[in-house]
Amino acid sequence: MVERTLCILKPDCVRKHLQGEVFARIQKAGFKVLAVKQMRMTKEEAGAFYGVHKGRPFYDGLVEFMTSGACVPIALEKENAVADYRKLIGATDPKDAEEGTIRKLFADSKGENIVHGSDSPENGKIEVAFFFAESELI
Ligand code: 3AN
Repeated sequence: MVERTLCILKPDCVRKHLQGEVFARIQKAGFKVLAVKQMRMTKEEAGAFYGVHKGRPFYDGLVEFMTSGACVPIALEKENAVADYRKLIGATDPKDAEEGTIRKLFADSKGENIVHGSDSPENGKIEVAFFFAESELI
């Protein structure tokens, strides 16, 4: 099934000047890029995006981190996009991530882990729509 998934190059990725490096790995893995932009999320946007984590101990820190600088949402499409992209980025905690994955290679911690990835095809559609209008997806 052709699926959509949302990548976000997080503020740590931008601060480390790794946007090009990470983007290249995503492109080489065969994902079609439907849309990309650089932005700085507001507290309200980050709070809404991570709404499912509200009330968890890391929530405030996560919102703080995601609003600490520029980030780069990227809408991706491919056959089996959600699972294939999660395989490419590796586990949430870089300590648990497989060798060669983006988080294993570049992430510092569970909180500052370089990239976001949608966790289901349904959420992939919802999260892409959070950042991009349908008319921006090419
Ligand atoms: P993933 O991004 O791998 O799907 P989720 O959805 O469980 O992981 O968590 C969303 C984000 O929340 C993670 N990318 C990470 O930045 C942050 N996060 C999750 N669990 C923790 C934790 N225990 N401590 C700090 N940050 C966390």
